[in-house]
Amino acid sequence: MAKYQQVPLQGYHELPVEEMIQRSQDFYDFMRIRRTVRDFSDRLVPQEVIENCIKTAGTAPNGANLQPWHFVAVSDPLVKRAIREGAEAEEREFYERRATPEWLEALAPLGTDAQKPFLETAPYLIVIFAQSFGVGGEGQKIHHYYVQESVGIATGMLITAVHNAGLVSLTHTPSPMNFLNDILNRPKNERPYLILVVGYPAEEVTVPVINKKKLDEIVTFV
Ligand code: IYR
Repeated sequence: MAKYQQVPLQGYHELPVEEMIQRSQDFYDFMRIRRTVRDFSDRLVPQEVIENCIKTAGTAPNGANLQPWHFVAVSDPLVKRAIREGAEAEEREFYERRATPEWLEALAPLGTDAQKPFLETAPYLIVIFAQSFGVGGEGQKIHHYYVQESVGIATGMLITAVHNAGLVSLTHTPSPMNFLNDILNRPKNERPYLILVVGYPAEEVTVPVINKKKLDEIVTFV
């Protein structure tokens, strides 16, 4: 394959060190207030905001720039209901049979159960699909590289973009999620990665008091 044409790096401006420090601190202060919520308002969100957040996710670094992802933004109440029904069926299996006692114990402090009303209440469910392989113009398979890493990075950027837009999200992973291919009519080369539930928080929403690990617990400088 021919090499990409090269252009000068556009839009990059080196920052004075003081400003770099300030901005990195400010961004941390902004990101640390992000919380996952489990109760959503049914207030509508402009589609343009969702589009901008997904465009942001689509800028993620990824394997060989093959961009092995597809996002389905669901706002149709009937489709949301079908997703809720599919997810709750899997979750009932999970909570009643599949989950190990150890897993249930780890979840107990969160108080989650098989009921997922937020899948109908929230204005948008962004279902993220990972393309295990691509399909070329003549139906031929295109190998994708670092699919999990690429989609994980894009998802992190999506969560950040949603937070930046003043909305809240919930990363939801009913397992297995194959039912999403049927409901959303997605091809076999795409595997559901997670559902990002997006909207405004419900009034008077509460979140658990949790701690994040301290810097010296998560980093080693050598
Ligand atoms: N998917 C289930 C269980 C669950 C698992 C983990 I790990 C969580 O952090 C939260 C929930 C559910 O959504 O209830």
